[in-house]
Amino acid sequence: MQSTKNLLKLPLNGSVGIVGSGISSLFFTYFLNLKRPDLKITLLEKNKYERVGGWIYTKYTNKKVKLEKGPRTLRGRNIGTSLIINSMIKMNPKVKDELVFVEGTSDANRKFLVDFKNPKELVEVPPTDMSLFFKFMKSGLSDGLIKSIFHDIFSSSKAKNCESVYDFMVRRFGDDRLVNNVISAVFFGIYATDVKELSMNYCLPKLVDLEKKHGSIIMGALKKDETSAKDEIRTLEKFAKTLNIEDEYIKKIYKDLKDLPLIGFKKGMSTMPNTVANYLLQKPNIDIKYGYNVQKLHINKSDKNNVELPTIKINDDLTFDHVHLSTIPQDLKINHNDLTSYLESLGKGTNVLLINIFHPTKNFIKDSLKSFGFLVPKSNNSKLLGVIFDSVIETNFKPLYPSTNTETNVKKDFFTNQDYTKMTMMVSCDGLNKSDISYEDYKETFVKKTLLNQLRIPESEVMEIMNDTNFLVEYTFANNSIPKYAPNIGFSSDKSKDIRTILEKDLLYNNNISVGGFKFASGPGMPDVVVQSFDAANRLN
Ligand SMILES: Cc1cc2nc3c(=O)[nH]c(=O)nc-3n(C[C@H](O)[C@H](O)[C@H](O)COP(=O)(O)OP(=O)(O)OC[C@H]3O[C@@H](n4cnc5c(N)ncnc54)[C@H](O)[C@@H]3O)c2cc1C
Ligand SMILES: *[C@@H]1O[C@H](CO)[C@@H](O)[C@H](O)[C@H]1NC(C)=O
Ligand SMILES: *[C@@H]1O[C@H](CO)[C@@H](O)[C@H](O)[C@H]1NC(C)=O
Ligand SMILES: *[C@@H]1O[C@H](CO)[C@@H](O)[C@H](O)[C@H]1NC(C)=O
Ligand SMILES: *[C@@H]1O[C@H](CO)[C@@H](O)[C@H](O)[C@H]1NC(C)=O
Ligand SMILES: *[C@@H]1O[C@H](CO)[C@@H](O)[C@H](O)[C@H]1NC(C)=O
Ligand SMILES: CC(=O)N[C@H]1CO[C@H](CO)[C@@H](O)[C@@H]1O
Repeated sequence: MQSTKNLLKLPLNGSVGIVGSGISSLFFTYFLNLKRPDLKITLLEKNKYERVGGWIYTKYTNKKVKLEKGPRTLRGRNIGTSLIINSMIKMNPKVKDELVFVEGTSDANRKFLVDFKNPKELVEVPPTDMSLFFKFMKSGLSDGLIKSIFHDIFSSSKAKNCESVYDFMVRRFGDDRLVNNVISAVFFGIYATDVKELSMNYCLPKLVDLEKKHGSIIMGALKKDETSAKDEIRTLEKFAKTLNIEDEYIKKIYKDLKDLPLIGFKKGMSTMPNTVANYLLQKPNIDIKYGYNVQKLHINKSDKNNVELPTIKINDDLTFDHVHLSTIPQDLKINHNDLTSYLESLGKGTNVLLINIFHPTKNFIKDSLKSFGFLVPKSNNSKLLGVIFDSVIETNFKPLYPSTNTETNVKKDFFTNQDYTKMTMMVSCDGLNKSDISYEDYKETFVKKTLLNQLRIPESEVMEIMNDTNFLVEYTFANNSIPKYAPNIGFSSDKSKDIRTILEKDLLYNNNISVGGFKFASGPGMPDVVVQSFDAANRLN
C-alpha cells in the first residue's frame, strides 16, 4: 500500500466523474468543489427523469398531498446531521425557514412495539412512567429481562470473530428472548433485515468494543465514555474547517440539535437533495448527465512510465482523472478483483414494500397511540416490519428557527384539516420480485389488519374506510435497497482492519477511485453517508 505522501494531487482543472446523483454524490460534489473549484465535475445518473436524491423522494399527489417514498427523519444525535444542516444553510440561508423538529417530550417521539403474546396490544418502549412500566413488565417484551441483565453482568463469554447481532445478544443475555422480542424490532426499523443476517461488527462496533473492554455491555455503558466526546469535538472542528465557519458556531448548533429526536423539512426530505443540486448547478463546471447507466469501469494502468495521472474509463465512453463511486451498482464490471468480491459478498440489498396511506378528513390514530409509530419484533413472525405515523409526526413538527419565520404555524403548511391520517407501512419482501406481489393481497393482509388489530378500529368502520374513495393507498417497491451487512464479509469493529477501510485505501491510493454511499459509510443512514462523502472528498485534498 502506498502512503498518503505519494498521493498525487488531482491535476489543475482535472476531471472528476461521479456515479449517481443521490445524497452521497451531491454532498461529495459540494465538499470537493469547496476545496477545488477548478475541477470539472460530472454526475452520472441512471434515471432518465430529471430528479436527484436517489432513495430520498418526496412525492406530491395531484391533490397536493405530500408522501415520503423513502427516508423521512434525520436524527439530531448523529453528528452527520449537523454537517448536513450547516452545509445547507451555507448553500442557501433560506433553508432555515424550512427546518422543523420534534422535541423529546413530544408524542411523536413515543415508540411502540407489538407484543407477541398479545399482538393487538401495542407496548410503549421504553416505559416512561410507572403504569407504562408495569404494562411493559406484564407483556411478553420483558420475558427474561432480569435474567438477561444478570447474565450480561456476570457471564464471561468471549466474543467470536464475526458474530451476527443475534449471536452476540444470545451470548450476552443467556438466551434469545430479549433479542427476539425487543431488539430485533429496532433492527427491522433501521436495516429491514433479520438480526441473524446482520454483522455485529458493522452495526454496533462500539458495543463490541465495550464488551472487550469491560466484559459486560451494561457495565460498559454505565462508565462515562470520554474518548467519544473528544472525538465528537474533533469531528466538529474538522467540519468547521472545511465549511469555513467558526468552531464555536458549529459546536453550538450540534449542542442544539443533539437532543432532537427528529429533524425534517416542511416540504419534505427532497428539500435536502434539491437544495444541494440547485446550489451546484449554478456552477459552470458542474453538470449532471441523466439517463446515463454506469455499467463498466476500466482503470487504465497500462503505461507504467506515464508520470501523468492514469485515466479511468466509464462504459468505454467517458474518461476522467478521478472517479467517485457514490453508489456502487451491484453488477458493476470493474477491473479490481477485491472490490468485485466485496460487492458479490454483499449481494443484493433488501427488498421492502412501502405502503403510503392517507385519509384527508379522518384521524384513525387514537390519542393513546399517538407516536412515531410501532415496530414488529421477530417473535411476531410477520412480514410487517413496522408502521410510521406520519400525521402524528407532521402535526408535532415545530420550526427550528422561528425567529426568521414570522409567526408561521408549521401545521398550516401541511394539510389544513387537523383530522387526517397519514401512515407508512414497511413490509419485508426479500426474495420476491415486484411482479410476485399482489397489491390487493397486501392491502388485505397488512393495511386492513393493522387498522383492525393495532389501531383497534371496529370492523364495520374498517370496511367503510377500505371502500372510501378518499382513502389513498400507494405502493412503492424498494428493490435492492439497504445492503445486507452480513457477518462474514469482513466488517471489523477495529476500523483499520475493516474491509471497507482496506478497500477504500487501495482504490484511492493505487487506482484514483474514491467510494461512498451505504456500501462504504459507517452506517446506512443519510447522516452516515454524508460524513462518508465528507471524508472521501477531504482525502483527495
Ligand atoms: C425505505 C428506506 C427508508 C429509509 N429511511 C431512512 C431514514 O429515515 N433516515 C435515514 O437517515 N436514512 C434512511 N434511509 C437510508 C437513506 O435512504 C440512505 O442513506 C441514502 O438515501 C443513501 O444515499 P446515496 O446517495 O448513498 O444512495 P442512493 O440514494 O441509492 O443514490 C444512488 C443514485 O445513483 C443512481 N444509480 C444507481 N446505479 C447507477 C448506475 N449504474 N449508473 C448511474 N447511476 C446509478 C441511482 O439512480 C440513485 O439516484 C432509508 C432507506 C430506504 C431505502
Ligand atoms: C490506457 O492509456 C494509454 C496511454 O496512456 C492509451 O494508449 C490506452 O488506449 C488506454 N487504454 C484504455 C482502455 O483506456
Ligand atoms: C403477529 O401479529 C399479528 C397482528 O398484527 C397477529 O395476527 C399474529 O398472530 C401475530 N403472530 C405471532 C406469531 O405472534
Ligand atoms: C425475479 O425475476 C428474475 C427475472 O425477471 C428471475 O431471474 C428471478 O429468479 C426472479 N426471482 C425470484 C425470487 O422470483
Ligand atoms: C365495500 O365494497 C364492496 C364491493 O366493492 C361491497 O361488497 C361491500 O359491501 C362494501 N362494504 C361497505 C361496508 O360499504
Ligand atoms: C431489482 O434489482 C435487481 C438487482 O439490482 C435487478 O436485477 C432487477 O431487475 C430489479 N427489479 C426491478 C423490478 O426493478
Ligand atoms: C490522485 C491519485 O489518487 N493518484 C494516484 C493515481 O494512481 C497512480 C497509480 O496508478 C498513483 O501513483 C497516484 O498516486
